[in-house]
Amino acid sequence: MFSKILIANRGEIALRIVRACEELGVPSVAVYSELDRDAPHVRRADEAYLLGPGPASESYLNVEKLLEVIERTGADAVHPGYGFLAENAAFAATLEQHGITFIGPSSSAIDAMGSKTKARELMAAAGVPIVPGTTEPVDSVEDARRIIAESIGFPVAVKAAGGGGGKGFRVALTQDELQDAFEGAAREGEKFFADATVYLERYLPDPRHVEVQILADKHGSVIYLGERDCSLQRRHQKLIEEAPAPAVEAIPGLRKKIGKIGTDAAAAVNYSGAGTIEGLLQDGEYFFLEMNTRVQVEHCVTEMVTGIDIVKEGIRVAAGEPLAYTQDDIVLRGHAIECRINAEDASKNFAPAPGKIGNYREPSGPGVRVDSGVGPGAEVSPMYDPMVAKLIVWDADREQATRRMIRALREYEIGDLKTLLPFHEAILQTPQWANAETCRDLIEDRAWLKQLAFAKAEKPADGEAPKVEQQYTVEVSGKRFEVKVIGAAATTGLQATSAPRAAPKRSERKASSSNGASGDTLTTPLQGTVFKVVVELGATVEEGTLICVIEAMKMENEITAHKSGIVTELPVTVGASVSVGDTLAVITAAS
Ligand code: MV4
Repeated sequence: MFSKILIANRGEIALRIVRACEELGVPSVAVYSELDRDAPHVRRADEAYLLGPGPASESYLNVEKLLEVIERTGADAVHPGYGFLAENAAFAATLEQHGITFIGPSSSAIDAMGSKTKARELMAAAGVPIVPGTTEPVDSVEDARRIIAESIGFPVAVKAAGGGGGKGFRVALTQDELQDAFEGAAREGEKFFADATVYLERYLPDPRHVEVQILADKHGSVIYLGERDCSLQRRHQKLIEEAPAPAVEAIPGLRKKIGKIGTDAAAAVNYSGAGTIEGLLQDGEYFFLEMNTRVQVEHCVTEMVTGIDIVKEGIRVAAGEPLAYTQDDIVLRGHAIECRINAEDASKNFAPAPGKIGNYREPSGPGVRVDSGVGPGAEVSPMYDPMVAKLIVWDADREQATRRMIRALREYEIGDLKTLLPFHEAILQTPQWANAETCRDLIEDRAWLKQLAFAKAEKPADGEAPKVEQQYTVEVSGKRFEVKVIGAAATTGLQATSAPRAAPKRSERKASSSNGASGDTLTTPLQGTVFKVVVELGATVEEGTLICVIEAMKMENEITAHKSGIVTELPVTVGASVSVGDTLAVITAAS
């Protein structure tokens, strides 16, 4: 076993790794930025060292500084967690050269899976089913047009080769949309991964996102720990994950089949450590999308149904130990759900909502697990990922796990901060969730999301009956919901009162708004750089019309009109920096 492990990460995952180290009896070293001085992972580790100022490039991505701390502390292994340096093959190679163990796969396995075209080629050669499309980069729109005509057909997905997780992913439903999709994917690839290479896949109209958890040791053993369904996502950010996947449960023999696809994929790149095969499941058919060569945010739901500590097992195999389990040891029991608790305002199209946490109390009781990186008084910075905690529950089946999750969400108190707690509580009470649908229609439905604005974190005092001040019905996608507004606070008891429903709007791919506004003035809810201004002074706009795009943390945030009218002031210019509350436009009612 290692003598000391340095954890090159922050937040809940850093704390998760500290706990694993402690249970393994290995001292842990935390690192932190100036903004994270008082963070739980810093307090709980055996030692902690400052890396630098807040920006990740100067702290959590600062390889030189990390190497300094490694040398100084005598750590002989580095756990990268997820994000930051976790899938950086060059970093893994640098550690290999210094004789330090990177807790994860070899740099060559990271590299092989990092290029999505290379990965597709390798997987096809290994007999792993990939989504039909190209394994070679496509150099121009003309080439794309020819290849689509010859083999793939429309609709088509254009994806950035350096991508993953939906970055640089565009859809062209028809020939007319191809050029925009192609150029958009290439531009995003260039921006995020400094690689404008794109490839094509047949666009599957209604798949489930199903992923297989893999564990592999350095002696050639590879096993799978069942699968997770992560279909409930918004703009490719996963929001709720569960294990097992209902769609896999429904088809006898399917788990074994996708499990073999997963272990074949891992074996093809000589994988070791914990990893995940992401794929699409449609009509009982499973297709490889990409491999994440790290521990994932949602690994916890698999831990809950298998009883296996994936983080500890990953550390053990990195130290050269053989897997403690064979495939026959893996038994799935019950059902687990994870809700990502982000500092975001779902009623304002998931606008980032950083700030200082007031009162803070985590839920507990049977079957409840909280992996959090915050506590009372914590400052949630706009500089890092908005996910402040994960709430995970286990129960005997999906329905009971859902009830337990709703109970735990209600018990969770995060004062003074807008979080996704009300969003999760509402979504878990919909018939779509009960039917194990992807809920894409709801997540994109601004009217439905707006109702969440009434759902305050505030609750009636213990024993006090909630006072209903308003009760009304809203109709969304042909379905009626009862909304109760209770005093200053409210329940999020959105319950369907009728069943008919329009088909999910699968073609909705454009973002809607996230904005701050008061009166006629539209302000920016986030700090960033103006990337694009779409309207002109004097333009007539409807509520929801795209006004401008603000880039923050490499994400393009579309800001839309908060009301209908005429744009009478437009003080924004492309390239300008804006801070929270700055005026973007003034919209005056048309007379
Ligand atoms: C797709 C797809 C349809 N066809 N690829 C890529 C990244 C991940 N976030 C989801 N991705 C998708 N890739 C092809 N060829 C549809 C999605 C997709 C999706 C899939 C299942 C469940 C929910 C989804 C939400 C958005 C996009």
